[in-house]
Amino acid sequence: MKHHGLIITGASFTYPIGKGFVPEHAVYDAGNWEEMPVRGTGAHRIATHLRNTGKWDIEVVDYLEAWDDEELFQFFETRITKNTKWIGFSVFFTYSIHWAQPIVVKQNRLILHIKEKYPWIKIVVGASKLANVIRHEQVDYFCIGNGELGIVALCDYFTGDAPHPKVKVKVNPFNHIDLEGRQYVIIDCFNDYPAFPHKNPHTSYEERDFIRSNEVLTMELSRGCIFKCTFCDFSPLGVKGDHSRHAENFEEELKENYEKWGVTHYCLSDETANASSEYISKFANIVRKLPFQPQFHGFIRGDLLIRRAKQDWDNMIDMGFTSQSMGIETFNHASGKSINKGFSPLQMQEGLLASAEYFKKNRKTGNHYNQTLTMIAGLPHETFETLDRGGEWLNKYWHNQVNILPLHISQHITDGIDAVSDIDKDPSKYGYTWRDSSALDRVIEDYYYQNWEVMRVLKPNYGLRDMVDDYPNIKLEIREESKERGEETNSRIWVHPSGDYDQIDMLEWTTLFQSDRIIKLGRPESLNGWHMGWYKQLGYDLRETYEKKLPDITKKDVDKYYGFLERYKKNKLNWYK
Ligand code: B12
Ligand code: SF4
Repeated sequence: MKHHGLIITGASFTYPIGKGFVPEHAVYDAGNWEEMPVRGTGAHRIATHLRNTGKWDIEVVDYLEAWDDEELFQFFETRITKNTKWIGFSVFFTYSIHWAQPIVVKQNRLILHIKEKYPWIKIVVGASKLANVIRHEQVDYFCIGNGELGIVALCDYFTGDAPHPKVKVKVNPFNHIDLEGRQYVIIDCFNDYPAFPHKNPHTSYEERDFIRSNEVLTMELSRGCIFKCTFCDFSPLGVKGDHSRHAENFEEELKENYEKWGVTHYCLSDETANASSEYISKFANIVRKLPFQPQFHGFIRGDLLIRRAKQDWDNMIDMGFTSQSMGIETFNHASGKSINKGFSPLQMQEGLLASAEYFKKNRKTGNHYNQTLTMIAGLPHETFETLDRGGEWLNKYWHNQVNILPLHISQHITDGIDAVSDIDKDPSKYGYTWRDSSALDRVIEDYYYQNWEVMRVLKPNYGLRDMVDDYPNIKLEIREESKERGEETNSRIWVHPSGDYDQIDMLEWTTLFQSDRIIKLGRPESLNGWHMGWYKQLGYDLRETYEKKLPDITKKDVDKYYGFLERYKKNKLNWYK
């Protein structure tokens, strides 16, 4: 009999809801963004890998947020036996460094329940960064980084087939005031069990996953990035050689998902999915032989897209890779050079427009065009003037989505496990200094994340500081925050090398820019490629949505999505009946 394990995944995505454009309102309240549960790819990858050993029966439970505790307890009753050796939690992006999100609190409740009711079961938490799981409690093992080799070592130990895997025991690894004395037993998959590159990341889904044909699944072409941008905290960076997967298993995975479930649309998990022309051509050649046309969306490098136009564009079009997210970061040349993205901004701007036209014109039947840009405000050499100039170009020429965020410099880099960016490591090398964060700064930040993030439009000539003044609980919050623990909690504010502005100024600049842009364009900035699954599952035509008119997502749509999730849970609970 095979050994048994479960992996529960809790991932979600902020999807646009509502019309999202009410310029006359202080904050727009007709539209919204809602956090919706999604499947977690990492869990299915790990489950597939373990099933392939022939020794393990691993079942994945998706959409954790959609289950209430009682339903999950009921689910455990139908699955757990004395043969269940461990239960895994696949944790995606949380803000655990700052606070325990509801999803983390829920996972902790479940862990407690499992520990009490099924005391022989080990709890394994897997994530791409330790920072995402530091508030998980009563965990036996934290498996950090690509976990395929680490989990096999651990499973072999659970079954008595191997000695204890190598672990690192850390106490309060981020030196966090709230987590004093907290101990973590870590399987470090970045260094001790590296599963990159991975030539066969084929992920298989099972009947008991109830995949629907209009879902968008996530797929990997390669792991790691060949570049080393100074602000980037991915791992691994600076990868050399061909780190892409084999063509055969790419073909097998596409065919399997098409034949078994009817799935044709994918998000790519690659950090840079256009790293090499050779592998784009390799994957395009596979797609040309398929009896269906897939659609891909993924992160690419804008400079490579533009430099290698002739070489890559037709391959990308044949592959169905006509939806792309690009981190452009800046249109100021000196700033770009300082972060290792030194491509000429003028060539970038011209190239972007040319690529947009080409992809839109030549995409295959069944595919749609979408390109979205992300930018960073506050890089070295950036001034208000250069920011405004870049912004003017975007507003004039680039009407697809742009997402501009202030530079983030992490102050939580002491764990020794997670990758940190070069800027995080030593901001002073780049000229950044710190100032203490005032109570007002923290309220502005808090307000931004809780309100602006979901509302999006400000009154004309209205700033974050004005919004905060109108915030009813503001006085109370400021009093609370005045207890002053900014330094202990590492919540200081960076000051730009020029001394002319700081992080809060950039938060304000980006907020005003985005708000103003929404008003100018007359539509919300909500159309990005990662939303493909949302529109597709709700039955919207993707070409129409991405290229013509953004649909107004109503409560009916949201209910429809929850309807899928309710059916999923019901099917899951009844699977063995
Ligand atoms: C695809 C994707 C999505 C998809 C997720 C689809 C899905 N089904 O998983 C969608 C669009 C829904 C999404 C959502 C979000 N995303 Co996203 N997303 C990605 C992307 C491109 C790939 C992630 C992925 O699937 N990787 C492939 C799988 C196989 O890897 P993995 O999940 O890490 O799993 C491995 C390990 O973590 C480990 N592991 C995982 N689970 C388990 C379980 C066990 C038991 C074990 C042992 C091991 C283990 O082993 C796995 C296999 O090697 C990454 C970029 C990147 N390259 O990481 C960004 C990324 C993770 N996302 C990011 C962000 C910000 C978000 C959102 C907050 C966006 C938003 N505003 O809503 C939300 C997250 C909300 C939430 N809290 O859940 C950031 C996170 C930044 C950070 N500092 O961590 C990233 C890094 C992109 C970026 N640079 O901005 N995302
Ligand atoms: S920002 Fe993108 S291109 Fe630069 S190192 Fe990170 S993943 Fe690679």
